[in-house]
Amino acid sequence: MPLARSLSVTSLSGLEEWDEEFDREDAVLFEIAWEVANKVGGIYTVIQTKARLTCEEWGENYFLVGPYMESSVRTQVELIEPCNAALRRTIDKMNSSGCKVYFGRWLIEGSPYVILLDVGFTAWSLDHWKSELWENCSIGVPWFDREANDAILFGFLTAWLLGEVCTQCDEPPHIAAHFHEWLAGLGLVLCRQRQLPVATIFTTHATLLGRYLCAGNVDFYNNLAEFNVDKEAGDRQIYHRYCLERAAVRCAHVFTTVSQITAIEAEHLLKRKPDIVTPNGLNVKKFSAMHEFQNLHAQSKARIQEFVRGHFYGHLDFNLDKTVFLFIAGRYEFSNKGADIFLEALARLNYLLRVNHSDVTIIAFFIMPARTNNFNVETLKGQAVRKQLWDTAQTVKERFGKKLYESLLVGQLPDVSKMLDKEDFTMMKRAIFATQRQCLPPVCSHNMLEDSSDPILNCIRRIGLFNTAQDRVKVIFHPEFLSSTSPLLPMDYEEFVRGCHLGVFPSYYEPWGYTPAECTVMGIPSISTNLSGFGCFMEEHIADPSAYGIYILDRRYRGVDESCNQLTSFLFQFCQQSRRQRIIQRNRTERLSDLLDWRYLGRVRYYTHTKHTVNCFSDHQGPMLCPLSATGFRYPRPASVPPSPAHSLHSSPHHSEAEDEEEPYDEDLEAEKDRVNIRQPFNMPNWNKNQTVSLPEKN
Ligand code: G6P
Ligand code: 1S3
Repeated sequence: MPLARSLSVTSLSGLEEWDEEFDREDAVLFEIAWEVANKVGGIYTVIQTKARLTCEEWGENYFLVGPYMESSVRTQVELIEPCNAALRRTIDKMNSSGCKVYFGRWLIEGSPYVILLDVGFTAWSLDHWKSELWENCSIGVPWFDREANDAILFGFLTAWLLGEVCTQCDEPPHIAAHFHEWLAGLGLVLCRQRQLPVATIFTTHATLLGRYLCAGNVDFYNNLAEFNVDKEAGDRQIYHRYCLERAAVRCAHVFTTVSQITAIEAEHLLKRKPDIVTPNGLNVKKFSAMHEFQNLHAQSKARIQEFVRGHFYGHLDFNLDKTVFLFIAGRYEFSNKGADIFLEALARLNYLLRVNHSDVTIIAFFIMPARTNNFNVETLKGQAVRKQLWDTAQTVKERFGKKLYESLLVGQLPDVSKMLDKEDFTMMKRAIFATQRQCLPPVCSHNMLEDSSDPILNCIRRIGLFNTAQDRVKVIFHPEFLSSTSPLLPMDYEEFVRGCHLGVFPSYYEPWGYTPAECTVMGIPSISTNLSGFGCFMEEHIADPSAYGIYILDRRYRGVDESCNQLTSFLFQFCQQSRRQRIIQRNRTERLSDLLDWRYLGRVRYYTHTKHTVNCFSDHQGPMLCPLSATGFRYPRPASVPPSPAHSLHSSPHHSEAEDEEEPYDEDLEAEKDRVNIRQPFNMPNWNKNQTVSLPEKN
């Protein structure tokens, strides 16, 4: 079936040449996840963003396997005939035995092949497969758990598919199958139980128990080693799911996870230490002009400012040019995502800015979807009032311009006092009267269905951040994901992030965390924590993360109150930066994007797969592999950072931004200094394939 091919692993920009040649004859990779062409959460982003690179590596021998979801397929997948005879026979055979299996191309970068399994269509097999699962693995699944039922159907169908591929090939290729998360894990268990000649990889993106325990009121990290996992799973009525997850972990030839912190969690809760940590990357877009991302920041910021002008109409007593935009975004998990300590820190920041008579204003956006009844009237009215003011200004400007023109035509300088007549003044007064407001600018843009019990709103009520004139910190809760078609804030998420100054993600439970990573590749500084995969990864690979705009909050060794104080101090420091300092910092942040690029991280992942395809086939029971590591490099402190922070920040918050603008600043020179420095670690001899990932000899 597969084409004989060899793959050359070459280095990336900034990295040394890697001329190792790999023969990858007869190797096929199936990647199996519930989120293939089916957006649910972070796993979708993982697969979607790395598809281009994986297609480049595996070419025609790469297939994604996911569930058939009609609505996503209609918009994202082009259904086509199977691309080779063995697959056609496999799919025909399954379809003639009561399944519905589709083949197509997923219309994303790389256009990978997808095989989609209609689990609903095979629901008639559920009871039979459940009893098989019970007989072979002693795992009983209750009838009412819809997600677990889907996991069973999907697992049996996947194993059927892989088994059929092996039978339909005259000469079975070396098959590697990479399963993501517990929902796809049963397929792996069945492959092993049926002794299919398939090398298996299982990646967990979060443990089931970890999620459940953290969402409750548990001191998770201090008790990791103490949990009675079976009891905890039973108490939360997820014992059967936990068994499916743990069986997949136990059976996989290679077990991986996305961060060191989740590796420790998995070791305790799933009782297996991951063989390799494969950090999540992104598909990084590089602009040809180096400062293009700065221009995009300015453009997007201007649009956010427009929204703010409307939202705060009648209360625009702060200088928008000295307003800093912060945001938090993601699934609405109030404490897991750290919205609780963010709000508390904002209250403390508000106090600090007030007592220091700061002229900086902070606007903090909370973009977390909750149940709503659409936008509220006051918020919509704000944008209408702003538009009316704009229209009035345009009308008066036109009338003014016309009179000016007519006066110049007759060779006279206009009498400025007569340029505006009574009608103009009436129109302008009416517009100004319309900006009078009886209430404060709303803290929430929507009508919340559970207003009285909503955790963000209740916390705002408790700490009293009501957007009053005295508040230096203002809050806007937008309980809906952003969209460019919104009548309120017509921006998509990427544009919005670009326009903000700082992303704040003080998560308590975050196996990886794409939000700060997305900020980084767009050159926007962010705050994450040493309890998130991203934060730990950056801490490990960057000598002075905060110099690069990567602030890492300590939530591991400090209590909540101390972490909150540290967050407040990060925010306070950030507010004291001048525009020039923010520009330099954004440049540095953006320079880290290579670190998060799949082109680079993919290399680690590539070796996990390759190592398997090379090693597993002589022994279907699966040799345990020695651990790999992605370590061996570290970004040094940027050369353009002065040795003492006292020199890089103004000691007083009352400095003048005008002074900053006038200081001569050679951005290219600063950038070059840093670039030379950054390049260095990749050229160091320790970035060496033998030290980072060692490929054992084939038996
Ligand atoms: C970018 C633009 C500059 C603009 C600056 C504003 O760097 O290229 O023209 O002055 O953003 O930065 P700020 O941090 O104040 O939003
Ligand atoms: C998980 O998705 P989540 O947002 O439910 O997987 C993501 C991708 O690995 C990860 O970034 C995130 O932390 C996990 O939580």
